[in-house]
Amino acid sequence: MAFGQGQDLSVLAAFKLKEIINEDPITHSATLLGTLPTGKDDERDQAIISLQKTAFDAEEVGRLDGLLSSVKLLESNDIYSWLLGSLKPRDAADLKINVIFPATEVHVRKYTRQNLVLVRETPELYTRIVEPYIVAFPPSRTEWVQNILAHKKEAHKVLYEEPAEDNKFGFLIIPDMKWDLVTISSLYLVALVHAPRGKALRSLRDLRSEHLPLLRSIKVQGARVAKERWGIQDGGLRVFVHYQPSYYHFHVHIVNANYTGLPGQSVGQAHLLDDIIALLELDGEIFTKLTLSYNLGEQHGLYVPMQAAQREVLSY
Ligand code: G7M
Repeated sequence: MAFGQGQDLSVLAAFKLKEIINEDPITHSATLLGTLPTGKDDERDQAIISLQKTAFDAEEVGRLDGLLSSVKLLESNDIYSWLLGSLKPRDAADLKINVIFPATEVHVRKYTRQNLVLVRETPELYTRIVEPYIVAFPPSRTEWVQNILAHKKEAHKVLYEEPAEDNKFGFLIIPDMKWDLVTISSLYLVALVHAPRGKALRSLRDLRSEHLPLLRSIKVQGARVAKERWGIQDGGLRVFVHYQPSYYHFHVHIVNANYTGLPGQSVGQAHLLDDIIALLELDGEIFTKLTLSYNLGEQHGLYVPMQAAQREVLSY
């Protein structure tokens, strides 16, 4: 049984911790590995629970008297003072909780803190190592994407949709599961591509000049939705693509420009959509020619083969 509708705090309270697999003081988050009951007899299955403290709402922090229940002075020096405070019970949620249940070993590897290395991927290494890895990716890993595209899940949350036509790619825009749906300063949407029959768009590497209308439309509609729904003004969004992504069904991240410092926004993973469009305008085949550099965690499925192949990549 998957974790979902009809389940509440009592199910989370039944979580048995095995290990804290990640902690990040910058993003105020922790990732727990443990087990949850499956609902069948006394059976339990592996679960990953990520906890992240939610960001403040600008309005909320303006009313400190309503926000704080107590404060304690830590130190004071000249005009500088630092204190610790506790929040009053408030309407806004304090935590964003993500549950993966049942979680596979691949999920555990993905969410476990790991060392990163930077690798260079030539077009030849893409064809020899990365493309076979993508092709072997089990379809079950992108079941959640198919559920959204078929309106079987999260349908009420679709913000904009262009269906695919004969030869034309479409897409939809939906809140990312990382977003709490209320805190505008951490607004996080994702655009998922609808591919026309017989055509797949897996990653940055597959982009050609024929995809320029799709990419421009994602940019325009993402900005329009964020402006109309959440008042985000022009230039207020960071729109980017991951390479390597976690899922090989092309998607674009649409994030509040002020929500900085997330691991997935670092050099070595995020490519601005505007830069991708500019590159394709210069050369529609550029992603068949470029050597791309990116970071890989030591638990990533490409880590071993790409590390081994690095001596073939000319360093300069
Ligand atoms: O790293 P990558 O570029 O592949 O990012 C995938 C994005 O999809 C992440 O930002 C996830 O938070 C988001 N995401 C993953 N899942 C499983 C879901 C989901 O089920 N629903 C929604 N709305 N977003 C998801």
